[in-house]
Amino acid sequence: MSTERYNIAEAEPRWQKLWDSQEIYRADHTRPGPKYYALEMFPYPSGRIHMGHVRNYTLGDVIARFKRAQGYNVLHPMGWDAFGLPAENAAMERGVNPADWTYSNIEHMRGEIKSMGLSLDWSREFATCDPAYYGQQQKLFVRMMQAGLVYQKESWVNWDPVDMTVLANEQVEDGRGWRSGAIVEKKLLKQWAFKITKYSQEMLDALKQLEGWPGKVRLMQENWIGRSEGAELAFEIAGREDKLQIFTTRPDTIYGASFCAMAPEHPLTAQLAEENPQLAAFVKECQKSGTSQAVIETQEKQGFDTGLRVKHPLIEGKELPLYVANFILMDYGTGAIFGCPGHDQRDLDFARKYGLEVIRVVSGPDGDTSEIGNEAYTADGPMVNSESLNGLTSAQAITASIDLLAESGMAERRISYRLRDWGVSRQRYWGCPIPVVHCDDCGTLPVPEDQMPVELPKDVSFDKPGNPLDHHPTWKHTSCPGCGKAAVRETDTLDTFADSSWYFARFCSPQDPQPVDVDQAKYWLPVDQYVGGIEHAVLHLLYSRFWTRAMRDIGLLDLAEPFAGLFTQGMVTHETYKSQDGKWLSPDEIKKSADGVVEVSTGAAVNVGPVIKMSKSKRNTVAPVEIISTYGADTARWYALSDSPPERDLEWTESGVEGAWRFVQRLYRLVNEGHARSAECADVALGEGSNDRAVRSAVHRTIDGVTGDIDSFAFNKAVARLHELTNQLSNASKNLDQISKPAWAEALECITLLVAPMMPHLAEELWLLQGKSGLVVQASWPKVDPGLLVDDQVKIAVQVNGKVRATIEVAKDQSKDETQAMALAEEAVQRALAGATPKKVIVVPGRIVNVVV
Ligand code: ANZ
Ligand code: ZN
Repeated sequence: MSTERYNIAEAEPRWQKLWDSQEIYRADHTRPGPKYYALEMFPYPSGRIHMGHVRNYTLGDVIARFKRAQGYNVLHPMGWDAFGLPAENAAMERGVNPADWTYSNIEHMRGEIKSMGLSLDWSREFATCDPAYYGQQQKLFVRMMQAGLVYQKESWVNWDPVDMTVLANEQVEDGRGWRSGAIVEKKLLKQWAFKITKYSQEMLDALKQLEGWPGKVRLMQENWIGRSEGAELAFEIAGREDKLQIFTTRPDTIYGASFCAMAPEHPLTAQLAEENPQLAAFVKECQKSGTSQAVIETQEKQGFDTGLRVKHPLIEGKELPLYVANFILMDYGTGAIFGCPGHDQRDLDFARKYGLEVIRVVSGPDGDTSEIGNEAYTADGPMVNSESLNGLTSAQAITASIDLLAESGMAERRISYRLRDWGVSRQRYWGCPIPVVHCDDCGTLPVPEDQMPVELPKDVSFDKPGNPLDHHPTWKHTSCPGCGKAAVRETDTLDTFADSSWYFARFCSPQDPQPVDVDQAKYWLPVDQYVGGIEHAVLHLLYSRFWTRAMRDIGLLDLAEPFAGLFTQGMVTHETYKSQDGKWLSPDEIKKSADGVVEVSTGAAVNVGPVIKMSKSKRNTVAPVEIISTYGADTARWYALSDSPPERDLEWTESGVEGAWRFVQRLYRLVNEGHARSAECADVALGEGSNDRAVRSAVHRTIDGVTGDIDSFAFNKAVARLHELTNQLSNASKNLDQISKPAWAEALECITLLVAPMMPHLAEELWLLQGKSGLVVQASWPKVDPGLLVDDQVKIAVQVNGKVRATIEVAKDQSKDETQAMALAEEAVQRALAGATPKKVIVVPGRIVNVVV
């Protein structure tokens, strides 16, 4: 019997080469079968792949291979999200050219990804920094501009003083730039923006139909869009002609109003600040912090009394002070509010700080009308202190108060969204140039399509801070597409989130001279299964939904939702290690032994820290390439799938990988030896071996289970089932003479097909060993025989003279004679008979055997 080992290092590259040379994974829309588009979020070419990539791409690959085996016509492409700051940082730190840096990283990472043996159509590969890609994106930009979906506006932006660029609100985390970590400032800039708010309601409504998305992502998007129903009120300002427009969702609390406040950027603020240097200074102070909501909500509330008084709309003679306050956002609602401290915590904090009135207008539980303390009452209750609104519930009072105010033309119902238009101008080099030209005479004009791509210059310097495109001696100087006179190019580039907002559409026809081939896009889109990180719940995934609608509206796509199915995987985690002097140690710098964990180099004890997300800074990373070269891609893939449900975190451990490796070898031995020993099998027809039924039903139950598991992303369960089947077949192989040849061949074939999506190289090797023709990747998914799933064995009791002596397991449809023979053959029955010949044997099929002596 051979005990040879599976030589992973030799086999895996061999199969990869063969798949490549036969272009097995090349997608083609003319092939038969329903289409299936599987996609993983494409990587940023940072230099090397990490375990998160391994997990992400393995999950997607299992789906792609599974669907292909089920007869789908599969598209599974890969590319590079290649623009962005790290390339510029590398240029600044090491003097390398951003393009060279990026393309050499791509080169390297492509090799790493290829070593995973993914079923990717590499013929469709592109990088978003290829002029051929971003040139098409420039066409889309101009067409969107012509459709009114792109515009330029002077606006307050989040300014990252370290990266010297504008950030979208989504890119500000806790008041800091998402990349640099610098405290974000406010700045007034002319910005290009996409009109994403045009689709606020449409995108909100469509979330309900996205049943293939995780509920939490849908909820995050819903909150991000943030629809609020309320009213716009027009308040008179004492001694002035103009009115103060206010947006409120709680007009019911109008009788509790004790002040009004407006944003530092409000036009009225600006007007007043012109004559009031103290106010101007206050406004300046406010502008030091970012425009994002997170910042505004967490910072201390500051106000400046303008001295103006606003007339209460319903209480004759009552006037409310008008403040400028740092917690009012200019681009939400109208940029001005009335404050009701009794029922809004922010307003209460503000009122306490500036000694303003606090009036309760909503009663608490059990009719509580006591004074408000330090906590605003934000729940419902019957109205009090509110004239004609008294006694109404909050909901009734909202309607009633709007009606009341509308009588005098002071109110209108209004819906507000938290979502703002997407500012996309970035003062950076390594991005897609915005294809417009500024002419003194003609204004701002789009670059004609036949002059695209507007390519980035290669010779750039990063010596000065700011935008290298702006510093470039010649690049921005051009002629006006309108009048031909000297003009300047726009030097801002697009936010890199634009690049990833439509790449999935480009994959459908990556070489097309237009952004998309309409028919190909129609055939392949939407992406049936998208797999990626939850961190993109509101950034990339919302922008892609917008961009798909924009492409629909300029006539390129015929759908609104780009991703029918979305799966967000958990993180890959690892233990952390620290040396005695507090330095982080990497997993290969430590050794685990019976005496605990020690440092390899010194033998000193190591402090083992918590299991957390793999990160360079904590040094708890494990390089995929090393795992693959030591244990093979299939081992890495199997382990990545096996340990936890894919939506949860996966703890990477050395022992876990070793376990996976042992399984690879074990399965190889089972099939290799099992096939070699086929001659030992019973020479009977399928189903005739005495153990056939049991073996076949184990196999078919596994087919059934694994199919359902993959369909529902329960890969870890599929893995567990395949472990189980391997055990069952190992046991069965001890008595091959009880299994018919065809049943045994079926078992070995099926287990090979079932592991193929997860361990494609091993599966090919096993397929070859069994002498099968073609490649396993081209074979069909095994079909379940439903007859083998039903439990048709029954246990029945055998009585001798009315006393139960034994139980036997028989087939439900087993003949009476056979059952009688089995019953009498039981040892316990023989003992009870003690040599006597039964007078009578009564067999009640499926129930009982009664032996009478
Ligand atoms: C009076 C009031 C009384 C309010 C009360 C709340 C509670 P949502 O629901 O999140 O949409 N607001 C309006 N515009 C604002 C702006 N530009 N900056 C900061 N705050 C603004 O929030 C709507 C509420 O937030 C509005 O309703 C308004 O305060 C405030 F007991 O009006 B409310
Ligand atoms: Zn001109």
